[in-house]
Amino acid sequence: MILYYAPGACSQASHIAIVAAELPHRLIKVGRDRRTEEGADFNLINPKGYTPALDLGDGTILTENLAILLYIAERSGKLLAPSGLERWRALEATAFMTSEIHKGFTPYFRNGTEAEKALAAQGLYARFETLAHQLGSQRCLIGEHLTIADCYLFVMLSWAALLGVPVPVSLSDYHERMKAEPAIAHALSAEGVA
Ligand SMILES: N[C@@H](CCC(=O)N[C@@H](CS)C(=O)NCC(=O)O)C(=O)O
Repeated sequence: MILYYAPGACSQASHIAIVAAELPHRLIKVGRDRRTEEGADFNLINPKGYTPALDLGDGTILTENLAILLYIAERSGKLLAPSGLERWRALEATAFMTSEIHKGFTPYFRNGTEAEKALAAQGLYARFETLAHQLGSQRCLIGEHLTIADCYLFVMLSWAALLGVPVPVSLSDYHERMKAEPAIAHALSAEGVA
């Protein structure tokens, strides 16, 4: 499989997952000019123009973090409970992050005004609080084991830290703790953002 990624972008969630799932893969970096590091036009690979994109190994391209994370989990049998409430909670939290939290950062990435950023930060804090409540005193978001939800939450918290968006203290502690997870440390180092 080939994972198309941009360093520090939301594709990092899929990157962490593919490493944690121990699936053989190759990484190809995509630049802001939408050229791959090998010089290919990324728009021809993923007409949506954004990362992540996963080549399933036969040239088939899968896009959207949620779908890629699920694919990785199903293919490896890791990072997602096979059934039961833990499975649905992990999917619920991941969908919440790919939509509600990710998009909450828009003013920071699209030259928003200070007022727009302040409003966005308020909304993000409220959403992160929901996840802090869910985390409670557990090691990972859905319990003691890493799931696809943690892969995404880690990236959202990295963005918050980088952009100065406040988050509940328990999530800052979780973010620091997660940096030591072998799959996360490996992905950060491979992307050159450790
Ligand atoms: N809906 C997509 C969003 C992907 C996305 O926003 N990717 C960003 C990086 S975080 C990107 O590649 N942006 C470049 C662009 O839109 O030109 C998903 O959930 O995978």
